[in-house]
Amino acid sequence: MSSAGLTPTTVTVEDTENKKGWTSITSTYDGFGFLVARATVMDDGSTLSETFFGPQRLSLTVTDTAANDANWATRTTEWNWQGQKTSRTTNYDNGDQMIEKYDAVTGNRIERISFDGNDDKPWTSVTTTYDSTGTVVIGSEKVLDNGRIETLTFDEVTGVRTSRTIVDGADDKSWHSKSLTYDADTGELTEREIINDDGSSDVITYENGKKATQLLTDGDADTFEWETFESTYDANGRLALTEETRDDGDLIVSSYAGGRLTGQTTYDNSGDEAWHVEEISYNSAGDVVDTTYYDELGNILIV
Ligand SMILES: [Ca+2]
Ligand SMILES: [Ca+2]
Ligand SMILES: [Ca+2]
Ligand SMILES: [Ca+2]
Repeated sequence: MSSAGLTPTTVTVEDTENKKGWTSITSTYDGFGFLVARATVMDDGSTLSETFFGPQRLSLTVTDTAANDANWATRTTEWNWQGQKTSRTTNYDNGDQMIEKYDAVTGNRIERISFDGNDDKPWTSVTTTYDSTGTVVIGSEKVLDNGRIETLTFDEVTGVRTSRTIVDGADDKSWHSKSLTYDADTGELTEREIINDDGSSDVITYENGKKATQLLTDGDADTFEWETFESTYDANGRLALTEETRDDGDLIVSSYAGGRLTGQTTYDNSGDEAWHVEEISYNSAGDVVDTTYYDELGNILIV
């Protein structure tokens, strides 16, 4: 093969007698003679720009007619090298943009991203995610103009909203994210989670509409003398148990009956006490009725 054959060539055909619907077609070939691009100017002023890989067209960009017939300016469709459609991008006349992504195998639309180009909406972009059939919305992510990001998820089968999360994208709040989780069948609130900027968190779970557990985790700011504080509630929503893991590793477990403190057990994991376990029981008046100490082997200590 001569080196001259490696030079790309461009060929333009013009419809000088106006027998076709187009005005001109410009084809570009690589050095091996393969068509790699084609630009068509239509009589109505619209244009088509295509790229190719071998016999397969990889992209087609259409621009609107001179008469501005469509509400968009350009629309680009892309295919993979196997000829399966993967995306379509539409640039609207008002500056908005929409990107649609397709499952290469099924051809179903699985994602749609809308950009508020002309800023007439309180958000910057909205991404909607669809199930494999392309008909059920399973998620959405909205980036708000104030920098916050709102994410929703939906159950594929029931359609129920299963979670809502807000992330403080602009970081103008002391928290990082807040989220609510719902039961996929009943839609009932099952969990509420707050994560703060210092890494501390507050997670509450609900059962039958009542608070069931609450887990507080201390953060980098070390606001509390514990690392975690977990509370468990009874079926009536009254405090039943707390477990406090102290900064030094000690564990304090407190039991409640009907909301009243009945016992407290401290595990001296840090090893700075003469005992390993301290067990205190309380009477209904809240007075200590008994205190028992144990060593590491579980033997009762006489103190
Ligand atoms: Ca237009
Ligand atoms: Ca906006
Ligand atoms: Ca923040
Ligand atoms: Ca702490």
